[in-house]
Amino acid sequence: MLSQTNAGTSHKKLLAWVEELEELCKPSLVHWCDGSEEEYDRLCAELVDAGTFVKLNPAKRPNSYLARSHPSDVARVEERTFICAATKDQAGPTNNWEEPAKMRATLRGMYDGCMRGRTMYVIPFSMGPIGSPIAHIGVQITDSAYVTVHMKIMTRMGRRVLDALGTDGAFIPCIHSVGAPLAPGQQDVAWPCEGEIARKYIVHFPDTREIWSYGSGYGGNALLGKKCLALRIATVMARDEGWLAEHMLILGLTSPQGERTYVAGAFPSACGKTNLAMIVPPKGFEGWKASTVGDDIAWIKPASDGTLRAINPEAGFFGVAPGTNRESNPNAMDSMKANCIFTNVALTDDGDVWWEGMGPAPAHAIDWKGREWTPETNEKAAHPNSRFTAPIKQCPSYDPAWEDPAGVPISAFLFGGRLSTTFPLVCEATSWQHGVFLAATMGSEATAAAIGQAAIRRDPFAMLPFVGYHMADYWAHWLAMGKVAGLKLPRIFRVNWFRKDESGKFAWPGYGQNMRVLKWVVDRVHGRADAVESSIGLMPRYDDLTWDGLAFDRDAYHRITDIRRDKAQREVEGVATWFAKFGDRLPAAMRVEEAALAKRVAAQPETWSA
Ligand code: O2Y
Ligand code: MN
Repeated sequence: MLSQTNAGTSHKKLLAWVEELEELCKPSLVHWCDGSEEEYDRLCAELVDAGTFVKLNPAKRPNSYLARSHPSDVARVEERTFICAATKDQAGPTNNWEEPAKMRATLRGMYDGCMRGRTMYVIPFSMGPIGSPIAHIGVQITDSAYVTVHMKIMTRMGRRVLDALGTDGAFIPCIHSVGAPLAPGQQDVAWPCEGEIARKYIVHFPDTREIWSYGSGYGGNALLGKKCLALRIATVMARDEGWLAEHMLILGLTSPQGERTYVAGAFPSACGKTNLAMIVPPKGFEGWKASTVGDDIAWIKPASDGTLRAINPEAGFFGVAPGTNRESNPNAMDSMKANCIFTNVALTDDGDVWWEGMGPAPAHAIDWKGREWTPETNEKAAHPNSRFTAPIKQCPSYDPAWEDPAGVPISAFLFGGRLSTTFPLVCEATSWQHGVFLAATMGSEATAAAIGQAAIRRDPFAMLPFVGYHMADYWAHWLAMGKVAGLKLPRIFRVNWFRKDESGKFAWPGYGQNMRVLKWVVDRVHGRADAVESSIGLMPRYDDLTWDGLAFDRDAYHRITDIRRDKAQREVEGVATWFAKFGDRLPAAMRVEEAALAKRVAAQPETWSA
């Protein structure tokens, strides 16, 4: 055994698994992570020495670092992400699939000797508060110190997790290698990874609940607790065990009277999910408080009192930097004041960071590729998918219940897309089944350049790349949850912050003003607000929303809530095309909702107004 540190466990299965990987991957050293601050600081210092990290100016950004990835390794690689269920049909039409034994053989070949010249870090981590009945434990093996320090921020990690595991506790094994072994004497590079996209693999074995990742050191490809465990593997566990693993923020809303209501919301990328998770109530909402439990993932389980209770399985934010600024998200800006890792943003001359949309551009900077940059440069200084990694506890709006092992009771689900026409600012589902239909058909506009028209790219439940089994079965699971006896079902809402006016400008101010919609949601939950029925769902009239502090008249409201029959009819056709993908596996209830929508739309006036 090449252990640099004491394993600190007598868990036989874990020790045997680590030993087996050590033999296969052939690292120079094995390091069992204890999760201490000393360990974190030492690894960060090593990353600085290796050229992976630049230490930022401590006077500007204490205890913070900048990393620049290889330009080929900047985002999740969906085309190299696989769900290796026993059959292709079990993975469904929205996932890549490979026969499990074949994939295991391929990857074993790649893992053979893949950590030569490197340290193998063993990272025990808990997704969720340690010991929570909703939480689960994973152990990640990685040859990346960058990944290891990220796991320290993003999860509860180290010795205390081994203690919780005991001698025979269950864990989800997660294998990760950057896929860049070092020959004796070979000089390392700042961002080792496999350069060839076809040799990167992000693989899930749902039947044995394992994750095998190879070739990328970036984000969701490498921080295996996040999308791989907390979503793809967890959706399978949730299906089998009767709970929900969702790509959702969790937000607490406290009224001036002290009544706290928790909502969970699913949004595809570029829909302002992090901003909503950290919303600041605007003028007119004095006395209201919004608190952040999570910005990305929710694990939601039925509790004995019949509520659905949610935890955020993560402990940090891995947020998109570009566009984040003091106006769009002051809480995010404050979260990253210190103890933060930035990836692929620009470095300013005074040793701080900058990205497009942060504020005035510096006269000079070093861009994300490490090159000189000025405002005249024809390329962006920060990569569009550049990130900040910060502990949740540093967020001023952080909700102390984030640490509650029992989770928070969810009263409403929000589902949002990015659509310039058709969908109103907000509508409520008339039933759980209707809500599942609204979520299963949601999506965002993608301009189909070839035909010059806006097409909807469906992203059901914002889970398209994250469901670890057949998408239609996932909808069936949601429908089944709606039939669990004694469960107090949250209400379901669809929101759309992105309606545009005739000139193509966004017609809704969004950001903090979304609080007006959230208040209506809260009032609906508590039976205090009215709604009117439209072809799409239940909607507020102008007077059902609170307008204090915002000049937004009835006409403006109609422009973001009117439903045109021709556009709604196109949506009905789009839904039929979308559902055709799922063949016989589509739950019958979805067909019922599809037919009901078609009927309501046919019967509505040319333009319907709330
Ligand atoms: O590109 C990546 O690896 C990050 S993707 C990501 C990161 C944080 C939260 N959500 C996402 C996402 O893709 O939904
Ligand atoms: Mn996400």
